[in-house]
Amino acid sequence: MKVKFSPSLMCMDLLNIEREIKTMNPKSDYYHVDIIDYHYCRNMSLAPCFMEQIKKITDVPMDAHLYVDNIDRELVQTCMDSGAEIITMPPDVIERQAIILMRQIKAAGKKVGIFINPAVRLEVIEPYADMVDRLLIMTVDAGFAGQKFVPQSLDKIRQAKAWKRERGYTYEIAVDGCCNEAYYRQLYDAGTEVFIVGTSGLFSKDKDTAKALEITENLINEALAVTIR
Ligand code: S6P
Ligand code: MG
Repeated sequence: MKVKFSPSLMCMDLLNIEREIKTMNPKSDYYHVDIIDYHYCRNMSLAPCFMEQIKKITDVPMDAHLYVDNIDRELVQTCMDSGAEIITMPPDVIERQAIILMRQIKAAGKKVGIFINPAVRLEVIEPYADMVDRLLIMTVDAGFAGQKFVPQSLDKIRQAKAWKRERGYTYEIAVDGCCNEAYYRQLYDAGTEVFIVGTSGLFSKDKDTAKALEITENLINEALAVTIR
């Protein structure tokens, strides 16, 4: 696959977590773990204790996508101790202690992620873009599976890619939200390096996740078959 593949675990069959994870392990480059606190947005989902359990049955690196209203050193530490390799945070929430938190993550040998909601401009990361390892461009609003793709996100991905070329930033560009066969090609051409796939891209394809994975893999390979970039 030309992109890295990252299932969004919030969307998997939660009645069969162990089976789901073991099925996805061989095919996944990362696991995406949405941690939502009901305050940042009106939903609740996974948690650090979930990652701690998953860690026992996988070596796939996890990214903790923090939809949390008061991110502090303690929460960041808990996520890292629970097995997260990438801590992905919203710029508005961490603004007052962005550098402290990023230094903490890097000192622990983990990766700094920043996510940009559709209504947020990319320029917000400029003060610390050289410290970002994973730039997550949201292609839907925060917090819910099953939303419609926001096409304006494509320009933001292009801009992020141009900044890498022009300014030497080293972040990896990931997308999250409605990432499916209708958009794979455009997302890839714009500069996406990691597809985070949830309900529409993966788990809705078949009740049997092994089959769903095969379908998704074929769809991605088909969409990206002709290289033009
Ligand atoms: C959305 C969340 C995502 C979802 C994923 C769902 O707020 O951050 O990680 O789990 O986007 O996939 P889909 O195909 O339903 O949008
Ligand atoms: Mg997410």
